[in-house]
Order: sequence, then C-alpha cells, then structure tokens
Amino acid sequence: MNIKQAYFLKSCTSSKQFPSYPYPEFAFFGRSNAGKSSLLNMLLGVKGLVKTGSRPGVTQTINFFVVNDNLSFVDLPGLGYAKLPSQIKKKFIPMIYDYIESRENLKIAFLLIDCRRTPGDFEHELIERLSEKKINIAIILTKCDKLSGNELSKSIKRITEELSIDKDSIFPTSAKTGKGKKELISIIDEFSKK
Ligand SMILES: Nc1nc2c(ncn2[C@@H]2O[C@H](COP(=O)(O)OP(=O)(O)OP(=O)(O)O)[C@@H](O)[C@H]2O)c(=O)[nH]1
Ligand SMILES: [Mg+2]
Repeated sequence: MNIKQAYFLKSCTSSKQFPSYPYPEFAFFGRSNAGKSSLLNMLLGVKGLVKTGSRPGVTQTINFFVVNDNLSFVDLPGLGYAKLPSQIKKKFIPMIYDYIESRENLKIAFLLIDCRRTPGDFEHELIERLSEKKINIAIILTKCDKLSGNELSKSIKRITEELSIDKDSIFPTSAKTGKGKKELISIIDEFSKK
C-alpha cells in the first residue's frame, strides 16, 4: 500500500460523535508525549497534518483521519506525564475506554511506548481492556533515534519482559528517521484485508 491521500475528518470527545463508515480502523494509543501524533505524520507522509508538541497533553480529543478513502487512522489523547488540569485528565480515560468499547472496525490497537521508558499501570490496564475486547495489539517503540543500537536492544529486552511479550511483537520506530514505517504499513495492509 502507498499512502496517496489523507485528510482530517473529525475531532470527538464522546462515542456519540464518532463517525460511522465501513473503513478498517487503526488507532494509536500511548502516554502523553509518547509520540503518537508524530508517528501518524510520519506514516501519512504529511508534516503538520496532525498537531504535535514538546509539552505533554497536546492531543485532547479523539481525532479521525481518512486514508486513501479506504481506511482510517485515529489519534488519541494520552495520559501520564501531562501537566494538565485534573478535570481534563479525568476525561481522558473514559474517553479512551469509550473508544475501545464502541469501535467495531478497529483492526489493531497500536500501543506506543517511548523506548527510554518502562511501561506502567497505564499500559497494563490498557492492554487488559483491549484483550477483554479481543482487539489485536501491537507494541510500538517510539523515538528510537534517541538510543544507540546496544541501548535499544536493552530497552526491547526490558519492555518485552515487563509486558511478558515476545520480541517479535514489538516494532521499533522513529518519526524523525522514518524507521519502522515500512513494517507498520505492511501490517496495516495485512490487517485491513481481514
Ligand atoms: N527525537 C524524536 N522525537 C520525537 C519522535 N516522535 C516524537 N518526538 C517528539 O516528542 C514530542 C511529543 O510528540 P507528540 O507526537 O506530540 O506526542 P503525543 O504522544 O501525540 O503526545 P500527546 O498528544 O500530548 O498525547 C514532540 O516534541 C516530538 O517532536 C521521534 O521519533 N524522535
Ligand atoms: Mg498527540
């Protein structure tokens, strides 16, 4: 698959507003500042289509994008390191769970983890929720340009152990260098046909 065209469709805060269309959907989960929006820009090949920022808590709504008029990508808000008013933070978890409960066409939940961090409660609880709904999960390590090859191997070992998953179910990526783009596009391609 080549991404030829992508556009922003809608920003939502509750399932009542979610768009209904027949497209297979791929969603990007992860703590604030993990690099969700940057990875989306990298995959879509359009700089600035998705808003990113150096402060955590940039994405505060669920944002839907339509790709090639036949699939959709969803950018979610994150939790964790956000220095946000607690009222806003409290809204994010129900919003994320509302999304998980209501999307029938969700093919893969990509869970993004900054390669320098160790997953915690947020990641464990999210994996549990997604597993209950029998949604496929793929773990994406972000910002891999920040580590040397050796450091990255250690990170992969640490994160796979913490999450009790196989090394092969992790995708190392970098929005800066484009690392991992080919692999992600290929898995999206495969699952959009399922
Ligand atoms: N070096 C490097 N920096 C990155 C990469 N991906 C994201 N960043 C930086 O990390 C910061 C956060 O990126 P975002 O894409 O906005 O993160 P997010 O997960 O969407 O954050 P929220 O919207 O707050 O939940 C920004 O300053 C990005 O430039 C990467 O692959 N490499
Ligand atoms: Mg974001």
